[in-house]
Amino acid sequence: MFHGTSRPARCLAPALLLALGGPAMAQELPMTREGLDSVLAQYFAGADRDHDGKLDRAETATALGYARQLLTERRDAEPFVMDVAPDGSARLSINRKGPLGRAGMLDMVFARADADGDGGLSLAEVQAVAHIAFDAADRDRDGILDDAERAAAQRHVGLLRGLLGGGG
Ligand SMILES: [Ca+2]
Ligand SMILES: [Ca+2]
Repeated sequence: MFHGTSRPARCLAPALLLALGGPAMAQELPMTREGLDSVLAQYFAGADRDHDGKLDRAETATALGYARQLLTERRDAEPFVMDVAPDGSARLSINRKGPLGRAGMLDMVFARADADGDGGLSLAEVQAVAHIAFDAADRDRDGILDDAERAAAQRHVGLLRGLLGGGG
């Protein structure tokens, strides 16, 4: 099971939401838990290409718009690399083949969300992680995301989007 208060879960749940909900969800987060479940169920049905009730890594990568070669390409342990900025100065960049690159993010999503460890994400597993994100955003705990809570959650998703966008 998940540990709802652990930091990694709270950080990664929005990444999974972003991964599974795509741009539409980022722009229009469901207002209630029930709304979230329903959007996820619809999205899940579309992403589960072989209709086996689970999202494998290839289906998840496809849902994210990632190239299939992502799943097989060489991986590095280093999260960051030094490279040269356009102005000639040295800078620290995200290593696209490292743990903060897209393949690494996919690994983190599976590590956190695949609760039974069968290598596939069931709808229940996806919804469980989404609930962690919802509850983190629902600051007054009334089960509804009001405008301020939605705006805060979208800023969080936007940060993750920037990270993912730079990690490919
Ligand atoms: Ca599947
Ligand atoms: Ca599973």
